[in-house]
Amino acid sequence: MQSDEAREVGAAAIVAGGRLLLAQRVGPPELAGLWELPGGKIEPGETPAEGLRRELVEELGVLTAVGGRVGADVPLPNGMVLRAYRVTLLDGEPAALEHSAVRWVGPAELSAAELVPNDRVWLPDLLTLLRVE
Ligand code: DCM
Repeated sequence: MQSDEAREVGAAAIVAGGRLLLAQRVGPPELAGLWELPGGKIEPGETPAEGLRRELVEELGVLTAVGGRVGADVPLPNGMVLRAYRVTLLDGEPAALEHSAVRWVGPAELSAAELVPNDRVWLPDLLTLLRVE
């Protein structure tokens, strides 16, 4: 059994048509209403790609392909590490199954979005991703 310290939270940078998908958190209270890259905890026995694909089925109802890393590792206070990955949609339209809303943003909207604090460090990387798309 893996310890919490070794565990990863995967987050998806889903880009399509020059826009990035953001999802609005329902909780905890300090994060409710803020926007994030969808994702979640990778479970023991899963690769990060497998875990992220599973989370995106649960949270958005979509099938995806997980690509390379985006941005830096973000250490979480609980000892876990948050990592973003480039993700491509294979099937389905993202729906807010576990968020209060989802929306596609271009560079200007992304820069103005109220992101969760952990995800804000990726802003330059995400803007680069949109520009090269
Ligand atoms: N988290 C984050 N940014 C994301 C996804 C998750 O900061 N894009 C954080 C919030 C929680 C932890 O990771 O501290 C686990 O996420 P969740 O609560 O969604 O399972």
